Amino acid sequence: MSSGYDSAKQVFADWGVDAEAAMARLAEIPISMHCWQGDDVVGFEAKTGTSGGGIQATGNYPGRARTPDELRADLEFAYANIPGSHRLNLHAMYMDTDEQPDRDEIEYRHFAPWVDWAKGQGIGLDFNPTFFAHANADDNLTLAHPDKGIRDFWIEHGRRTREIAARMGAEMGSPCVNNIWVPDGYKDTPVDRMAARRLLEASLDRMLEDPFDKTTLLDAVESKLFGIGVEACTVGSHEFYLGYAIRNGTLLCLDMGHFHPTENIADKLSSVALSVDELLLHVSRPMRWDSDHVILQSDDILQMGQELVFSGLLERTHIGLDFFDATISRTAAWVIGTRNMQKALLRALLLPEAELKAAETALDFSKRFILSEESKDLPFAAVWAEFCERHDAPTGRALMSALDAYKASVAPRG
Ligand code: RNT
Ligand code: ZN
Repeated sequence: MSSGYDSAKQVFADWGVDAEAAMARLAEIPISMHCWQGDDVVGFEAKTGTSGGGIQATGNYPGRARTPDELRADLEFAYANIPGSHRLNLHAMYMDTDEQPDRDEIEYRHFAPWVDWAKGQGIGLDFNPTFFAHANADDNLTLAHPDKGIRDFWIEHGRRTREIAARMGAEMGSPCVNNIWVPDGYKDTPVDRMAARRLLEASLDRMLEDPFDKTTLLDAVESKLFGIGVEACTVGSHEFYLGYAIRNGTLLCLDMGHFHPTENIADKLSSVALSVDELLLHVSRPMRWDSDHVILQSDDILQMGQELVFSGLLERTHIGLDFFDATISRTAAWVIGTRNMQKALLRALLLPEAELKAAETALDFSKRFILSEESKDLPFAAVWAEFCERHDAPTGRALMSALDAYKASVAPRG
């Protein structure tokens, strides 16, 4: 234990905050790290369509993982530099097989190597159907496509991902969140939004009709405001999925890049949590649009952490990340981004929550203001450093050296 931590612990105690309890709570919060930051959302299948869907990684920084083995090596490095036990969020396009099954042919065995690896690493698994980067998605319509054959293709894909995810959850002894995001939308103003939304609902209903035990599989649905190429209308809007999740008992996924740029996503949690049991977050950083920048210790992320803690929502929120930047070291993006999410949670856990809430209840907004601002100077960094040390993860210069050395080691991949 460092003397820096000793004195920080005392400072927090003087504010009525137990730093040990905060660290113990943080250690129990798994972050589901997304596999797609490691290879610029390319995946490991023989591609039949454009990347599409309005999502795009830009940049050509050397070191992109080209194979499952390379991606796993990069992930192992990343997890070793992130304190605590976490999860991997895998997309169906990341199958590990020589068979080249199409999306409507995938089976558990095509993903079994990931499960073996995750077991060995002590990492939980989450999953996603992939409704983009395929010839059947080139119209930016999948589950809401007017062609029944195309809808059926994607329904079959979705059904298979649920079976695979449930098996993963059973193997891992921890429910696998299977998150559904479809790119469906229109570049220009549609004239029959109702038809598209009815098709999407009917397709989802079929995809989700088989019941699974919640101890193995948790279905989630993710809305979006717009994307490149789907500027005018997204079929699966926030209102569409909020209603769908409430009616069908699925998780609702809130991606921080999928709302109007002036909306505060943290503000939505407490409202949504009154109507849906469990939430999934895609913590991301939109810059002017759904740009998926790596998350910083920005106000948005800090507010998200505080809202999760202060609203008591950690128990029923699954925290996933969703960013991808190909202009910087991909492993550094994972490590720094994931740690930033943890830092936001730790800061919230170290705030004088009871005192702040009491001030608000007493309508003492001056006190709430003073406490909020003064607490920004509390020695959070010393507690974070202690947390990292206890979990064998480096900080500061040592972290920078580790990230630098790894980035250099993968640069020859091109
Ligand atoms: C796209 C959604 C979706 C994807 C991933 C790859 O706008 O945010 O979550 O980023 O599924
Ligand atoms: Zn997302």
